[in-house]
Amino acid sequence: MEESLIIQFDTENWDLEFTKEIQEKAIEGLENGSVLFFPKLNFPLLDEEKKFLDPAWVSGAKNISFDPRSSTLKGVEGKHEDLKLLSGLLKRYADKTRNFLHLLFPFYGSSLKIARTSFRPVEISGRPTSARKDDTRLHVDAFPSSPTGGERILRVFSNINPHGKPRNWRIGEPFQNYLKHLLPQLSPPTPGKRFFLYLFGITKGYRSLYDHYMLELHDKGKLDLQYQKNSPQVAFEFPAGSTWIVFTDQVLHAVDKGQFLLEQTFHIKVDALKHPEKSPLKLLETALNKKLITADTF
Ligand SMILES: O=C(O)CCC(=O)C(=O)O
Ligand SMILES: [Fe+2]
Repeated sequence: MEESLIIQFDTENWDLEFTKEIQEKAIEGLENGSVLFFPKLNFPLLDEEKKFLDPAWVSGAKNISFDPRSSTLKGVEGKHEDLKLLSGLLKRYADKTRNFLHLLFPFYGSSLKIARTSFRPVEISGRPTSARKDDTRLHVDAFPSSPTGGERILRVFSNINPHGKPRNWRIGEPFQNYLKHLLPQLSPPTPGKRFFLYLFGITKGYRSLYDHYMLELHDKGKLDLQYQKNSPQVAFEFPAGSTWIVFTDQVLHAVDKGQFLLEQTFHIKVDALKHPEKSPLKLLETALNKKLITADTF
């Protein structure tokens, strides 16, 4: 099947059933590495929530984050009533996106696990950051302190910019090509290092070989300036009031510009996918000729 970068859907509603045809188109596109784009799917704020559209709320981090599993809010300071109001907004986004994914991808059922919600009120353009944390460089997602143990990273994004400003992304080449380019640069883990990171609580859980190689791809890709400059990439503007869904561990992406975004992360086991063979785990295992999720972790 010819892969399209972006597949567009017309829905304006978070709560409506989809036809089998739409569900099929969505899951095939998603697992093929397309961005599912919903130009008319807006996430409205209540009047009393609009005061949060201000970067001054962010404290000590680059984003505000919420964990819908424990209702904990991080990266923000304020009065109890305000924190409660903001938690309510993020919880509503978590609930809406979870329900939406169940309607769109019934195939995943209860395998779809909800993780963090993030609110990003800081303008991306000109924001100071280190090379490895710089999301204006093309990358697939992999996080140094949060190994997934082989699970996928599925993210829902909604641009809630109140001034009609888009979020400017670039989307790179298919994962297979990115992997092929970086394969000669990938190094195996330093013996004992992952155990040390686990023992001292630096990683939340043990960093599997899969997580190690995904982080290698993430870091070496961001540091490869020739690749950043010369690799195939397409710019795309996600308008204010739109939503998009992406496997960010598979789709090469970079964000250049934009302010006020909501993002909800989900995880899903590779075995629960419709096409596990298209996952970064299976592609990496084939390329390295090695199992990357093993029982004898240490
Ligand atoms: O903030 C954005 O628009 C995207 C940043 C990013 O790379 C991500 O959320 O994975
Ligand atoms: Fe990312």
